[in-house]
Order: sequence, then C-alpha cells, then structure tokens
Amino acid sequence: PNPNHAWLDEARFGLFVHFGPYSVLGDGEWVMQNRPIKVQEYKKLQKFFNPQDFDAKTWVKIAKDAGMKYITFTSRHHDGFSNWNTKQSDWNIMNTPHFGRDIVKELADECHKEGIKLVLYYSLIDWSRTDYQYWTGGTGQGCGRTERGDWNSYINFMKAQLTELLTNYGDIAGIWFDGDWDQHPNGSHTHATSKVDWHYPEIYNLIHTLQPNCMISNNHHKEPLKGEDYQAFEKDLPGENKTGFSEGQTASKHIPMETCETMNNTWGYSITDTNFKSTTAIIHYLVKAAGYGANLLLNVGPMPNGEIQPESVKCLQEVGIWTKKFGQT
Ligand code: FUL
Repeated sequence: PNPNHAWLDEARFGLFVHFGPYSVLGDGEWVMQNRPIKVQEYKKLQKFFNPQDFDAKTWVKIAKDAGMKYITFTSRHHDGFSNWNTKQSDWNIMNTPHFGRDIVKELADECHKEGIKLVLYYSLIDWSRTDYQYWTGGTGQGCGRTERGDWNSYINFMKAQLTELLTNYGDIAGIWFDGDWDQHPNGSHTHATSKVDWHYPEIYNLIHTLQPNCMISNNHHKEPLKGEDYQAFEKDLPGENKTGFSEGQTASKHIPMETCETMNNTWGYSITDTNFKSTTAIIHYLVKAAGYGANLLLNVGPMPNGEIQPESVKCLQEVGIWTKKFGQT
C-alpha cells in the first residue's frame, strides 16, 4: 500500500465532476456513443464549448463547504477531449476558440491554495483517436471506423499525457482510471472477459516515479491490481452488487476504498435528468459508506457554461450543514 494514503483514509467525502464538450449537448457523457455521433461531427463541439462561467474558486468552495476533502475531475473522458493544455493532441480545451483556458491548471491552483486534494479521472478509452483500436459497443461502428489502430502509439500517447498531468500541475493526489472493460470491436461489454492489454505495470510505475504520493485507482470492477493504491466501487457499497458492475470485487482490507454515486442519474450534464436525490438520501449514503470504511465520491455534472447545477449546489449546501454539525473537521 502507498504509505501516503492517510489523507484518503480520513477524507470520507469528495466531489466528482464530469465535464467536457458532451456537457454542451445536455444528454450525458456517453452521448457520442448513445446517439451515436460520428467523430468528425462530434468534434464540432470544440467550437461551441465555451464554459465562460467556469470559476475554479466557486467549484472548490462548493466542495469545501459541503465538508469534502478532495475533488476528482475528468481530465479526459471517453470522448478523448483533454481539459488541459496538452501537447499530445489538438482535441483539447486550449483550442476552444471562445474559451481557451486550462481548466486543470485553474482547478489545481485553487485546490492547492484551499488545501483540497485534486485527483484526476483519466479515461483509458478514447473514441476520437485513430490509434485506439478498441471501442465499447457501437461507438466504433457509429463512427464508421474500421481501422485496426496502433496500440504502441496509443500507449505512448497516454504515457505522454500522464507525464504532462504529473509534471505541470503541482501535486496531483491521485489518478482515477476508467474504461478498462472496453472490448475488441466484436466483443461484448462483459467486464470479466476484457482482453485489452493496458500496460498497467509500465503506466503505474511511471505515475509513482513522477509523483510517489500520487494514489492510483482504477474503476475496472475487479479486485485491486498490483500498484493500485485505493479501490473504486461504482454505485455500490463495498461487498454489494446492485449494479451488476461489482460482481468481481470484494471489500479490500489493505487499501482505502471509495464508492462513487451521482446526484441524479447521469454523470455528465443532462438537461432532462431532474431525478435528484434528496439531501437526506445523500447524507444517509455518506454515513453508510463510512460505515463500510469507504469514502463517498459524489458527482455533479456542471452545465455547458461551467456552473454546477443549482439543484446540486443547494443539496451540497444542506449536506454541509450536516457535516459541520456531525462530521469530522
Ligand atoms: C463509468 C463511465 O463509463 C461513466 O461515464 C462514468 O464516468 C462512471 C463514473 O464510470 O465507467
């Protein structure tokens, strides 16, 4: 186990943020695949993506006031768009003609200032690159792609991006991988049979070499692998399997655990998803997770303009009243 996990053991509560060009369409972060939208069409979103009201100070304050100790932010989701100044691809936030600001940088600076840890969600899947050869379900077909990809090129791309994230933004408290379960084009979306070789030993080693304190987690829905510093559960408490995702994982006794859940049904902004959980339900889930020894990573999907939805803000304020009274300081 990573000896630097004390903060995570004690954190209890973090803010998950799903944000990217998909937010513009207001139909969740899987919109590209669900419709599906071909990559050349989807890329038009770069021109429209203009989160002019994004304010790192406000996001961090919302998290802090709720009693949260860390933020896990989608540096790059499955659509492959990078929310930072990457030199590895043009499909990034600096090339949004109306915005052009480095969200990861602004968030990292504010988190460091406010004593909030910053974890970066990093998708293994990439629906936009030609060197990525696997894709989930129909996305590849939807994008009309038939090429075989170039796996070495893709692995090197990921390594170069992770190097940027762990070199240019000060202390990064963790990297949270997602998408391990992707499949060969004709494969089924079955977690257990995933045969993709993600080169984890190399990638984990790179992360721990660049920043030894950086905690690695991977939402692969399996038992923790070598080099992973905390265990992710998606919409399940440790030991539960209500989602069908958690079949292959038991509660770890050796490394910190975390369960993620979202305020409504979707992770990325959905304009029609008004199914927000009540404040009481959120507090109960937080307490329950703590009872299992797990942190709760609670998600918001900011609106296209960069603001967190008012429904979520209100709920988090109310949760904050509770954590101030009954939570740890
Ligand atoms: C899943 C992803 O596919 C979702 O879009 C979301 O990011 C969730 C937290 O993890 O595996």
